[in-house]
Amino acid sequence: MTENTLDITQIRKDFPILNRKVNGNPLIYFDNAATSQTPKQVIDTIVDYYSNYNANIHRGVHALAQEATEAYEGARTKIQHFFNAAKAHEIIFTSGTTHSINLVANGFTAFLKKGDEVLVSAMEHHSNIVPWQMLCERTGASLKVIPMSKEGELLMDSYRDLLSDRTKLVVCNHVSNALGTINPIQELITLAHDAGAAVLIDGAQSSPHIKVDVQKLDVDFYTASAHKLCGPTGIGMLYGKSAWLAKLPPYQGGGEMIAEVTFEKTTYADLPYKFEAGTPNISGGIAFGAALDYLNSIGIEAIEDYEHDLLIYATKQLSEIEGVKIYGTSKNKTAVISFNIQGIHPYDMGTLLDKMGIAVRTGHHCAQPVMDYYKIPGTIRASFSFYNTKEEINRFIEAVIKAKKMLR
Ligand code: 7TS
Repeated sequence: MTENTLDITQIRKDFPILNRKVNGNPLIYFDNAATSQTPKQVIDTIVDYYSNYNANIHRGVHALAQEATEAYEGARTKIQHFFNAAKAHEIIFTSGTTHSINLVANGFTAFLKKGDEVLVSAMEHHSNIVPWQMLCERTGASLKVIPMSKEGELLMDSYRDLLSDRTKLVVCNHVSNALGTINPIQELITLAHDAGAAVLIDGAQSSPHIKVDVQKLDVDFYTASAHKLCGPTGIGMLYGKSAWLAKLPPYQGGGEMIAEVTFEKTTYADLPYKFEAGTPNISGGIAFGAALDYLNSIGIEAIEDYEHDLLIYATKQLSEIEGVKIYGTSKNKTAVISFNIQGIHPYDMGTLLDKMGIAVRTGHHCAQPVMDYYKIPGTIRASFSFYNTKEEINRFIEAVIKAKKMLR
């Protein structure tokens, strides 16, 4: 598919930040895997909330409280539909993927014991490693790693060998933030279920770029962060199958998550409120819904095709630069390119690109085990979104060549 399938000129007008200059140059924002930019439709939603119906939710009879509650719960339904969950109460508002994973890891303390195993992939973000390590420390269970190949693909035969009746939980990202690999999670989930294990999929990097259907996947838990989906920071979601969420104990105690409180005993609220203690990020939740409306108006499949085109275009050009090594060469990738240039520290390249107005991320990308696997301190990571263009990629390639000359 070509660039013309989306009206990029029109789309770019929705993002005020894309007009700004950085160090005297027009901004080229290629750090979308860290956070996406925000369209004015989402910004307007936040302004509208605070200008017109700012109120606490679920607890007021007055008009503002009712309007805010309706908008917040409406957003939950939008999230439900975006991920094709069966029920709105299977969507728990969290502060983001990190919170979602910690919520589940904490809940599993009640279910694990010494001798049980949690399988985690070799290409996880620290958010999908550390909470499970903490869970294993609390319960005496062991953490086992599903290895990957040099191309950045999971070794599914090793995964099959690791699965046993000791496996209670399998956790994996849908897309790796450090490599861009789209993991074969449908197969991973089916195999885990055959072994009697539950599955949590970290969808932080997949949800903005590829269609996700939690019912079709038959996944037990799925996570997302609004700030990577054109929404605001500090809000995200956990999808959980009703049966699992009913079994899982609450994560935090407080207002809103209770049915009845006495000093002797407290009973908990029904789903989803059992997991939503305290006043939530109300404007954030509503804006998350607006962000999904925005993405739907463009179409996730169209986004996927367009970004794939950018990935192929940039990968080809970058590979032609002498000394470039790309990490993560799976055929199944989202538009993330992690690379290094022989003899150049990623940080130095990142700094020079910034001087030319180009935002990329450098470092270990909160995935140190991936960097250790390749025996490198970090990479330069360019990650694209549907509002990026081939012209921007051309400028990026020119800038990389120029910076390389300056640094060698
Ligand atoms: N999981 C993956 C796969 C991620 O990429 C990230 C954030 C997280 C979890 C954590 O998400 P949060 O919203 O709770 O922070 N990834 C990145 C990144 O690649 N660069 O900055 C943040």
